[in-house]
Amino acid sequence: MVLIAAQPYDYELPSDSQKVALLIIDMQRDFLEPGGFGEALHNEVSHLSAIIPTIKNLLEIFRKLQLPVFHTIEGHQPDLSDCPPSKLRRGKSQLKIGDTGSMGRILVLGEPGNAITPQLQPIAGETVISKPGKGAFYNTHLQLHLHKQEITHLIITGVTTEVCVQTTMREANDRGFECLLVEDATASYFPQFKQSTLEMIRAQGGIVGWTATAANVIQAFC
Ligand code: C5J
Repeated sequence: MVLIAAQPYDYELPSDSQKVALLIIDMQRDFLEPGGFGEALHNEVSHLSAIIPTIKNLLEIFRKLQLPVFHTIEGHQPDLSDCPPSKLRRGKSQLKIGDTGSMGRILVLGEPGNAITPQLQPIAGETVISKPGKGAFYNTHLQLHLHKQEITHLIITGVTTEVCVQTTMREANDRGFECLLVEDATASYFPQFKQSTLEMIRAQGGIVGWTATAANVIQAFC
């Protein structure tokens, strides 16, 4: 039995390691760099790029062991037909979804700002899920892909902790996946929100799942 030292207690990996996937949520330029959606909402974007090397370490291990990797991107069709008017209106910022910023149209699929950050670019064999919402299961084929590959365990990373990461982890938990959020491979524009999210997830005996450091995850796989 392989265990990851985690909170609130050890996380047990399945004996078939192909049932474990790395899920990297929304590590796209729109959130990480000036000129994108994150900055349009008046956030300090520099908080987020600090986790890129940690995610890269995890990604390299999954690639070396040929384990499944999933990336998500939050973005909308160019005609914004998949963006509810409520999402478009929210925030009252000067630059809204679909407007043109310094990295192209904000949160629109295929635009330069919507691309995954260069250090974490997907490679052949990895699945990229475009999602119109905060949760990665809403209006996507993620569940279909996971079931087809008989994946039962998700090691979750990415941004932002309390929005797309937490929403996705809750959706996955409700669907029966055993989820572990990597503490130092997720980030928020608001460090206190990240801390609260980690605590919420592992409270009540792991009501949403587990959290662990990247070092502990890596140790279990090496
Ligand atoms: C947000 C995300 N914060 N990926 N998206 O709008 O968390």
